[in-house]
Amino acid sequence: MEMTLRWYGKDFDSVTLEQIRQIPGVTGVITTLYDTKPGEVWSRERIKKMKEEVEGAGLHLSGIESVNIHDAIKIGSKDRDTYIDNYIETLENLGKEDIHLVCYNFMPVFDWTRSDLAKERPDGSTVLSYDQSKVDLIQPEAMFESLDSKSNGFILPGWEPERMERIKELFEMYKDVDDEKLFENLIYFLERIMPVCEKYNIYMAIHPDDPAWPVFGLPRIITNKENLLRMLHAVDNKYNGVTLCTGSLGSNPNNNIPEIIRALKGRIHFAHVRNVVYLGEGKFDEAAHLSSDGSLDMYEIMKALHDIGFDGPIRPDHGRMIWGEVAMPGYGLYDRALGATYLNGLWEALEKQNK
Ligand SMILES: [Mn+2]
Repeated sequence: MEMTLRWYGKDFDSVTLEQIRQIPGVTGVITTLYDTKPGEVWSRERIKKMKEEVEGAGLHLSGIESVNIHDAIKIGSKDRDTYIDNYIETLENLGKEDIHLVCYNFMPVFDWTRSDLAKERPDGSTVLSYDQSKVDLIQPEAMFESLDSKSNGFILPGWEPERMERIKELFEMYKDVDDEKLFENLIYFLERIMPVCEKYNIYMAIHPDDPAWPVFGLPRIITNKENLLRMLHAVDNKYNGVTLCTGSLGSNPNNNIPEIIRALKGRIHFAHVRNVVYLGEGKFDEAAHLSSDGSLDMYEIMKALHDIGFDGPIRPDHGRMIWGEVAMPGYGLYDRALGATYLNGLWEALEKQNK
């Protein structure tokens, strides 16, 4: 396992590589070219520059989160092959620069959804929160405005303003796409990219849908163990894998995360480990990483990863906002550093117990 932190690049992130390097046990960074648009080819020059910047700060570029998928690919429209060709070219350029892990998601329109980006907890920290009954009352366009106004001035991943301007059009384009159609389109995409993944040894890691149920009537297909296994079996290639995100899968208490981890043995290429607090059906808050602060048993989660021999990058996920930090919601330095340290502590104990 390699402990990493997500980093959006120096023009977009309040956290610096120098700060990340000082978190004990964090050796890698998961990053992206945050100003590229879905469907665009990433040039080899820009990838090289990004890599040099990370390595120049004494860190390893452990993978990309994300190379986003153009809507044409998810919808399965006539021009999808052009966008898949572009995606393949990006993968080739990443492979040539010795980058071997790509996280992506296959969620229509929105990458993730929350009803509150700064819900105050009793200790004065703030967290992202989700309440389906609140989401049911808002239109998707209003959702973007409300999130954008509370993002502390940061562009939220998956909620880029230029895409959100086209939100009505996007909903229209997805109107004939149900779960089965979306699944077929995912398989079509994966079958087309597998040869380039094999050639350059690039592990694809799909991120589960967040939250793990349909939102705004849009289809959701990566929500539980059955869906994940179906997708892995449909393209039974080791390069077709999963980002095990405990917070996303854990938004539904019916998902037993340690059991899912064991079922996906060999196909988890990247892990996001964070805690959530269940507050009832369709309702949860994010939390500190510690087991006692939320509903997930982080020891059992790390133990399951250890038991299956997980050796990929792992990262703490959304942290609380604490100590007066101003950052992109979920992506401050302080609470994620605490999370990384805690997860490293659990891992050290597991390693020593199993010696
Ligand atoms: Mn995640």
